[in-house]
Amino acid sequence: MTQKKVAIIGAGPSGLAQLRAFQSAAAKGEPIPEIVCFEKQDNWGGLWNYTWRTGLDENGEPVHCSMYRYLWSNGPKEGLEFADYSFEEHFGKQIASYPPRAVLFDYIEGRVNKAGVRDMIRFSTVVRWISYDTGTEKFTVTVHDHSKDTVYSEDFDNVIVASGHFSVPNVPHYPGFESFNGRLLHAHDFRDAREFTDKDILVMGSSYSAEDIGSQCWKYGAKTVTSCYRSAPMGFDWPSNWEEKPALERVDGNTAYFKDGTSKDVDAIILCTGYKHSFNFLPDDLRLKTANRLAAADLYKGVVWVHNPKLFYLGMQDQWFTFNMFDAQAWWVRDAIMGKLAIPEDKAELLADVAEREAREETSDDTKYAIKYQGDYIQELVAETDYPSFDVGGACEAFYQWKKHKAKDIMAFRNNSYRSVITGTMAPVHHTPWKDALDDSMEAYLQNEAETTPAE
Ligand code: FAD
Ligand code: NA0
Repeated sequence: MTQKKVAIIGAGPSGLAQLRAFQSAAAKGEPIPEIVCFEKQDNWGGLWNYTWRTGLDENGEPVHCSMYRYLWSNGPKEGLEFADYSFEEHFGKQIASYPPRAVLFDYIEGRVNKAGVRDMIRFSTVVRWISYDTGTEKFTVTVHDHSKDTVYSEDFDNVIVASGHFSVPNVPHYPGFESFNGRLLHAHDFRDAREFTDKDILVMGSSYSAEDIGSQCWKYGAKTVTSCYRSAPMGFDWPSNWEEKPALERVDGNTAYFKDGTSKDVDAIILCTGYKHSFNFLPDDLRLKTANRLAAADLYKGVVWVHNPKLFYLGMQDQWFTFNMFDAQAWWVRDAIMGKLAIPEDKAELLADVAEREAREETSDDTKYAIKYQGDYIQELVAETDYPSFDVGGACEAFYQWKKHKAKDIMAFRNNSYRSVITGTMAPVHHTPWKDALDDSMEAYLQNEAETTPAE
């Protein structure tokens, strides 16, 4: 039999999980397909690969990065730890629970450096278009290699889309935006909170970006933070110079008017209004169209495109879990492609799986339910492959504690620490409270950490 050829689109945490999954099978002596990973940036890491650039990149492509300086993990690292590569293995000691971006980038990179998969990636190569030929049963992938400035096409038996879904901003319009006299930007283009020191800022939205960008600006000395919500307030016990208001109605000059009749003069408006699942390289019959939810549309087992099961998507769900969920998915997709797991041939069976996941998600809008739902999903996939099984319930527990710590003090939740479900050790409490730790470098974060304490 001829060797299969598989394309992976993107070398972020999801695409890298896929490369590691195939490499681990190869390391066990199993024959793996030929793998080509296309990555439009000149390095791996996806969103974690920080750039100062906004708008278009050096090649004229839309900048992928939505991360910003001083970003620390918004959930405990104990909820995302790789089961095959612990934080202790990487750093040689246990570290505190909410690492800044640079620390997590280093951790992501450590595993794939160890696996030696970099050669499988074609960097600075953006996927322009993918089509499927029902006669040959192959995908044609057309790419632009910016390093050579050439466009070429190659055929593949399978395609795995791992291009992320928090990069293309959702940008609403409100009356008066065009004549607003201050700075108006989407969270995707936010880079440095110090730009807003001594300023009055308005953050629109009531989810993670609004919470974290508002908190960053507060930490780095914004004069006031106003946040406004469309559906429900975040409802935390905010500092005295942070006010939460209902929906924005319009802007006139520098004045923002809200639904409750109040107004506020602001220097900047930051639209923390979320992102779009966007795949401009896929035709209608291959393109995922889904809301940002736990049961993504049209994906059997959350990964197989029901309308053409040779096509897979990774990481398209709304995310409580991240790196370990991408791993569970990648190991499952690897085994499906290698014929170790069977995908039902009856399309009705694939659709029924999706419908069951959607119905189960819709049973409750409770946060704890949602965390457990995604934990159960990980467990389901892990049970079907040789990905090292781990205490998913324990990881859920870290998220439940995280929620409680946020409710208790939104500006201090990152001062807490949790137990690793991979090594059983407790993380040390960070040496400096988050609000006082202005240096987000890896060197600063790793200073004076306690050495690993053995499990009790
Ligand atoms: P991405 O990281 O988006 O990577 C996708 C890759 O695909 C990129 O490298 C991109 O360049 C490439 N690509 C895209 N299109 C093409 C194309 N056409 N051709 C070739 N390559 C392409 N998660 C956490 O666990 N903890 C956090 O603290 C956290 N913070 C976050 C903060 C922000 C501001 C955002 C937006 C997200 C955050 N996340 C966090 C969630 C984040 O989605 C995941 O951690 C993770 O980055 C998702 O990995 P991914 O590989 O699926 O997608
Ligand atoms: P995100 O917060 O960027 O997180 C993405 C928000 O936008 C919702 O509150 C929604 O309101 C609102 N919204 C959408 N359209 C609107 C409109 N027309 N007018 C007013 N408000 C509007 O996006 P979402 O989708 O969660 O919320 C959109 C991801 O980035 C998350 O996975 C998060 O984990 C990650 N992230 C992490 C960090 C850190 O780790 C920081 C930022 C983001 P409504 O009414 O729909 O509720 C530090």
